[in-house]
Amino acid sequence: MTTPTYLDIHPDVAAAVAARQPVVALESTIISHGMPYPQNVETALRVEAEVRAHGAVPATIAIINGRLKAGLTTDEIELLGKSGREVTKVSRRDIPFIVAAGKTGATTVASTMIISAMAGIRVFATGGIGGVHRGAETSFDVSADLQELAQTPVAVVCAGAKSILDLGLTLEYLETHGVPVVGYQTDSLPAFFTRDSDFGVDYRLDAPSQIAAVLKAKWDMALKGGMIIANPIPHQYAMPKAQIDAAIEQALAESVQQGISGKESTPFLLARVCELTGGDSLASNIQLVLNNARLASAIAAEYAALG
Ligand code: PSU
Ligand code: MN
Repeated sequence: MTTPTYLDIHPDVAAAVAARQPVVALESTIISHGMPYPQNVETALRVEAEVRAHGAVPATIAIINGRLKAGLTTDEIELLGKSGREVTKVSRRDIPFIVAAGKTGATTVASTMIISAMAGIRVFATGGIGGVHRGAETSFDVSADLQELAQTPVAVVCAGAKSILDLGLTLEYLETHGVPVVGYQTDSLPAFFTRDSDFGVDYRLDAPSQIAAVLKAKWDMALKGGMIIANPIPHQYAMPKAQIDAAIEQALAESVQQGISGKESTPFLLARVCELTGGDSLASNIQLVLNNARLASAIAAEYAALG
């Protein structure tokens, strides 16, 4: 008896992985649950194009009709974007249920890391990661993304974490679990819409080649887990701190009033912050994802060159 395979690797992705050429994984919860339609689909396609323009092959990750996918067709991206929150948000615990039922799911940072690793992809670009929520000392709401970073060997390029989270507790949790936070050309932990926060990063590295060298050293030594590469939003797209803080405070207050919890919490907060700031935050969000796709492509190229 052989173990059945559950994974479909897109031919372009499979060829690049086999030839040790740069590949960048992309997640799909950001498409279905992180941005409104049609901007979500437009962004997903633009991000793929940006990765290609920077010399890497994009592999958007999702579960389609029960199959794990590394690399999607345009129709599949359109389906995930149009269906929005009707598509199951899939984290580590959900994967076997969606697969066994032959369903379709959008993958979070955690499940995208899992499927990337299965497909042999080591570098992944997204917008923001999950973390320790504010009030976690009573709610215990800690994203499964953090545990995944502690165990699965994929580097996640992001713009830091939104201050819907408790950034200080998120850093403490990552430290406990041995997950390094690298600041790309910055000493401050970026806070998604803003370039800085009140917190520092563990290591500042200024060149993609330096980041690739650290990844190689870590994985050559079989140190398990991934790494966070925090890439600040470009200056011209950063938002005024007061405006974004006010929107986040209001969204958090509403989520408490409405009793939102569990996996609904992050999508609720993302959608409310987007509504409260109008088009501004969405435009910033799109630009920072494109910026992360460019850096991830450069890191993937340097990592591939190390052999
Ligand atoms: N943060 C963002 N945008 C996102 C997410 C988080 O700024 O789209 C998504 C990612 O897919 C992340 C997930 O993995 O939310 C975390 O959800 P939770 O907090 O329920 O683990
Ligand atoms: Mn949670």
